Amino acid sequence: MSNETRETEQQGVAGFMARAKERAGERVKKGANERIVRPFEHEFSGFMGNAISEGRLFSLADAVSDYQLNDIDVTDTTCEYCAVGCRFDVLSKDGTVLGTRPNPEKAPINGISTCVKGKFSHSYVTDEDRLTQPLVKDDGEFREASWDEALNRVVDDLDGIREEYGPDALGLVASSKATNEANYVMQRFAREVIGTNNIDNCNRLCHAATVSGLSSTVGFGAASVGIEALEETDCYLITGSNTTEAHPVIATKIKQNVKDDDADLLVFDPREIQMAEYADQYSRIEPGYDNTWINGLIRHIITNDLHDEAFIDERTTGFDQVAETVEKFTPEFVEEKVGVPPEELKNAAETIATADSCVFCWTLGLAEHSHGTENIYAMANLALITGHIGTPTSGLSPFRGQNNVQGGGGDMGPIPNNFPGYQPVTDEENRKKFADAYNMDVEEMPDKEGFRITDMFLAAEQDDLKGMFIQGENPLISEPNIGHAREVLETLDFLAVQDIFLTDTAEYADVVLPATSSLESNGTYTASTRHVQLVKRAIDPIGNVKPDWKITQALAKRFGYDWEFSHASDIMEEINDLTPIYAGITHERLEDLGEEGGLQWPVWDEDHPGTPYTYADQFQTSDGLAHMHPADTVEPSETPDDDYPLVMTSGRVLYQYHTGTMTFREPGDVSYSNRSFVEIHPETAEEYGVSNGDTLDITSRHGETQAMAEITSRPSPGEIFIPMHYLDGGANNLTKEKPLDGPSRSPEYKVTDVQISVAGSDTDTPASAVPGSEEERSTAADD
Ligand SMILES: Nc1nc2c(c(=O)[nH]1)N[C@H]1C(S)=C(S)[C@@H](COP(=O)(O)OP(=O)(O)OC[C@H]3O[C@@H](n4cnc5c(=O)[nH]c(N)nc54)[C@H](O)[C@@H]3O)O[C@H]1N2
Ligand SMILES: Nc1nc2c(c(=O)[nH]1)N[C@H]1C(S)=C(S)[C@@H](COP(=O)(O)OP(=O)(O)OC[C@H]3O[C@@H](n4cnc5c(=O)[nH]c(N)nc54)[C@H](O)[C@@H]3O)O[C@H]1N2
Ligand code: SF4
Ligand SMILES: [Mo]
Repeated sequence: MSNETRETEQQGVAGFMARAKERAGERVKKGANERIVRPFEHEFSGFMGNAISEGRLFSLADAVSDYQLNDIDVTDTTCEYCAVGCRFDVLSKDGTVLGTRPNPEKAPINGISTCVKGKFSHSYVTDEDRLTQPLVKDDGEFREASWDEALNRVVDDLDGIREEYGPDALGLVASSKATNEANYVMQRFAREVIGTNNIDNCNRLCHAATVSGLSSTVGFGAASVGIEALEETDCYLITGSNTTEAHPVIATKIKQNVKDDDADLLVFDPREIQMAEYADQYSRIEPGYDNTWINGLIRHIITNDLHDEAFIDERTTGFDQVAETVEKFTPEFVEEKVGVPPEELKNAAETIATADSCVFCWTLGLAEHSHGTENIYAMANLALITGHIGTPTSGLSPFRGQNNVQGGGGDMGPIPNNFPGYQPVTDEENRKKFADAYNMDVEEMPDKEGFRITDMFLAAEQDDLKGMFIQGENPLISEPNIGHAREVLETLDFLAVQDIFLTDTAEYADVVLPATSSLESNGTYTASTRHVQLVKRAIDPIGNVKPDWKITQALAKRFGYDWEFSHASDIMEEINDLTPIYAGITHERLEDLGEEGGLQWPVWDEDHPGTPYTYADQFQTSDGLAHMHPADTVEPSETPDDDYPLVMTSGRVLYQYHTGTMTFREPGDVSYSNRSFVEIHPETAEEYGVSNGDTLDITSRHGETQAMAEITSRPSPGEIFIPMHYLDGGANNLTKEKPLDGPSRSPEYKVTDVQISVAGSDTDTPASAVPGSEEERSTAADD
């Protein structure tokens, strides 16, 4: 087959499947057992045939056909990529992952579906680059070290800084990739062992505005509805969520409900993402002006008496102030600022207000702004004034990000303001409760809120933070402004990184500790829908790696603290005692659930069945009422001018995951998107003389980079999109570390003003050959 034919044949999902199959085949044949077991193959073919559309029929049977059925290990676990919370069986043999297959018996959220990452992107686990032994740096060079030496060095250096500058000169970062149990012990380590509330995680770069906005209006910083609502509601408002690429399994459920049951779908997004194709109405918006158009919807609803007065009177406070605030958000004002024509605003407002049920869905397009919390207030106000909250099919549904950011990034308390279960650290009763449990004097329990991760980076610049211990996060690429992040990492007196790979961040570390990956770990993750689900070890840990919680426990021991956890389930028992919303969630109970799968918190005791939707009777506030807050900021922190005339927004592509430590090692994923690109509208391209495939210089007020042009009408003229995944050419070369959103301290990743110019031409590159191009991605997401 010529290379050219091969290239063409391997476009789209079919190509992805072919490559994955080829790879799995090769992998399995290494040391394969020659016996072919027919019954197993049939079981598989039948299952796959029923469950998965033809284009997806990747024959796992091929991958396992060299083995006896009873030679293969089958382990049910939860996906390690995103917070949808898909569960599947992992098939493995002698420490090699052969593949995964959905197991609807144990998968309450995804049933028979997974996306390409859950299905294929696990070969990183046994990649030759995996960290297998601790590393310490001497004279600028890493060398392998024993666990003893590496742990002692971490303890000595953290202790040295603490002695000299106090505990608040240290910053700890917990990992939302790691289990609930690992995150629980990490917060305990910060508070009990180090004596600081300077602990945070990637939620700050993500949905922190959602959490702060929802906590102060409705109570829980989490989705109010579960998967049933997403399957059955009559109406969706989706904004700032590229659902088909970032939450593909949820997207499929929404598309099905729209297609089969005629649910209304309203999409507001600056880019004409694939979800727009399925929408009854797609409205293109200017990035950075979300509370403006949402206030416009609220105004139209109130002015036309379409609001739910009974609900507002009985269950909320703050309506009059909201009604007054939205007065200025007239249809004309909204059109001028955001570009939504009055008839679209009217139609959307009336569709939402008159629907029997409605789910309000959003992701980072709403949250990652300098007034992100206000955007969330506006969204919550819209749900509250229409009374679309507190029923099985109506409510608020932010789609969370990392596999365990809901649980590990919030519920477990590795955050500067709350103990596990959102119990504020500033409350003396809470401090006493945790101090008693940890056998501490209450005076020793730190009582002031600590630094958020974004503030840790700003504090380090001011020399107020001297050392960091980072678990499972790669801030060099993911924090706003790579230039700033690099400077901070370079100037720290001490940095320890605990990861599964030697990341770009780890390169700056003094000590690197190798952790088990998800497929080598036991514990739980909590999905976006508040489902707590089991994670199980599918293969033995490679090399000399250790589970995250065991590493933290070993460090605590060297500081003189004897924690006696011998399994992740012991940690969950302690969580049960101290965290009311997790009081009834035990590993045993999760194991026994069978078809029901996970438990949705709050689960107040062992007999409580879990909570599929919240706020049926009351909100989680002191008086049980929802507290509406007005949201009247209009402008983002920067607006275009002659020097920086275009607006860049940033985000993700289907095949890549964040900083790429896992997906860049998956040949199938890389063959789709192996370098950064700039989506640019044809009119803008013409204005700047840009051809497809040209290398562009892109400059912002904060940095500069180069990436390849992809001409597409996805963004509007005047806007460009750059993915966040790449160090070279990625969006964070251009973003800024401040200002931050007031209440949540999140960065404004979604709005950066830029100018562009052509640096070099490669006009022979056809659009569809541009890695990660719109054409390729939409074919794939379609399937
Ligand atoms: N394939 C893949 N999936 C992932 C991830 C990944 O890295 N790769 N990461 C996971 C994580 S941690 C997260 S948080 C989620 C993120 O999931 P998403 O938030 O859906 O992902 P983004 O690509 O950041 O897209 C945000 C959307 O916001 C739009 N947008 C940009 N600016 C604005 C604005 O000002 N207003 C509004 N309303 N919209 C705007 C963009 O056009 C885009 O459609 O994805 C999760 N899933
Ligand atoms: N411009 C721009 N920037 C953004 C965003 C954006 O939309 N635009 N989105 C932001 C968002 S929403 C997020 S969530 C962040 C994500 O930013 P990060 O969290 O920094 O990104 P990841 O690449 O997911 O990093 C996770 C790290 O954990 C490691 N890891 C995986 N499994 C384990 C494990 O079990 N244990 C340990 N110890 N380590 C593990 C991985 O190798 C990887 O290095 O990026 C943010 N940055
Ligand atoms: S949708 Fe998310 S949880 Fe489900 S398989 Fe894909 S990455 Fe995994
Ligand atoms: Mo995220």
